[in-house]
This record gives sequence, C-alpha cells and structure tokens, in this order.
Amino acid sequence: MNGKTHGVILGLVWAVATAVGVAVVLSVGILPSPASDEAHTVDNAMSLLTALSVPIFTLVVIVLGYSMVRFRQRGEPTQDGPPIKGHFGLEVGWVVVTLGLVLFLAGYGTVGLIDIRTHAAHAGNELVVQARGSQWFWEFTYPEQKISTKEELVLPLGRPVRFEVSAADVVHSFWIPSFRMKIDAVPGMVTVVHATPNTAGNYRDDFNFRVQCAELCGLGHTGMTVGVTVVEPSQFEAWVARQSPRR
Ligand SMILES: [Cu+2]
Repeated sequence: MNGKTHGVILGLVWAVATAVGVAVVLSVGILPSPASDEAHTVDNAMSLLTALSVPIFTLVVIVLGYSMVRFRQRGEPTQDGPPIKGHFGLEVGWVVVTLGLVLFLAGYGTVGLIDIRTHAAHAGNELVVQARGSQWFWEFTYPEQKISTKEELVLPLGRPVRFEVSAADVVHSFWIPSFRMKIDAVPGMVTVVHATPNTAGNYRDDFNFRVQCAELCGLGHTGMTVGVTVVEPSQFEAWVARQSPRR
C-alpha cells in the first residue's frame, strides 16, 4: 500500500466520521432553554463552533488511530524511522486554512457581539435594573420604580432591560443562563449588559431562570444565586406596586 492509498482511506474515513459527528453534535441539545431575544445569537455561535471543531477532532483521532494500527512496530525497533522533512504545500495549506478559520470566526463573533449590544440599546423604552453583587447575595434596584429587592429578579416580558452591574466587595460575575448573558461585576465600576426577555418563566419551573454568580468569590460563591421571574407587563406593574418604596 503506498502513501496515496493510505491518504484515500484516511480521507474517506474522515469524511464519514465528520458527517456523522456534525449531525450528532447539532442534534443533541445541550444548551439551556433560551428566553431572551439575544439568546439565539449566542446559541448560533455555539453551534457553529461545535460543528467546526468536529472535522479537526476527527482528523486528529483518525490519523492517530490509523497510524497506531497500520504502522505499528512489533517488538523492539531495530532502527530509527525515516527522517521527516518539510512539506511546503502542507505548511502553506495549514497556515492558510487555520488563518482563514480564525479570521472568519473573529468576524462572525464581532458581528454577533455588536448585534447583542445594540439590539436592546436601540429598542428604546429600556427598563433599568441595577444589580449589585456582595458576598454572597445580589441586590436589585429599579431606579425608575424606586424599589429594591434581594428576593428575586422580576422582569416584564418583551421589554428590553439594561443591567447596570456593580460589586460591593470583590469581583463577582452576573450571569443569567437562560438569557445567555454574563458580565463581570467589578468593585468601583459599573458594567452594562442588555437583554430582552421573550419567554415567561421562573426559577421553580426552570432553574436556568436564575442570576448566578459566575466568578469564584469566596466560601458562599455557589449559593450566590437568586431566581429570575419573567411575567406579563401588567403583572410586573402589580409586583412593583406591592414592593415597599426604597428608603
Ligand atoms: Cu461568586
């Protein structure tokens, strides 16, 4: 068997494994339920990255496995293997393909990031929620509504939210899995992230409806979580009315 035949066999196995692998990773739903307008942008990027990693993974595993079986050295080796010399075509191809992939992904990611950042910001009528992380709880202040709560984060359906995130003591990270958004909460500064809830829900029915600290911040870090409740705008107004005004 010459080098060309090995190449054809490897190419065929690689193509089949890649097709099967891409079909499998795209059909398996590993992501939490999406519940914001911005979520699909993140999910699409996740699917693209996962699908693109399959051909690279299968190439490495198949070449390795084929070499282990086909070119196996039985017993003690009696001589060195043939020396490996450079291969200009392979090197150029490798650089061009990987550079192209990196540039494509950087462009794709940048477009998605701009999309997420501008979607809510341009929609107008934003609800402002100030989220402040402390060891080890979150406090939410609604400046327009003049209320404040540590019990749960209540949001109206369909209205863009501007989260102004800060920290009282150490670095925390403000993360709502079902909204697919996360941003550091840093003492001494305010970081901003936008989300537009598009699905009603709450923590009791779906644990992805929660604010979770995503930055190790001390002993109570894992418990630094609070439920998110997304309700109809009228129910949100009723909830606001039930809260005692902030002193
Ligand atoms: Cu934490």
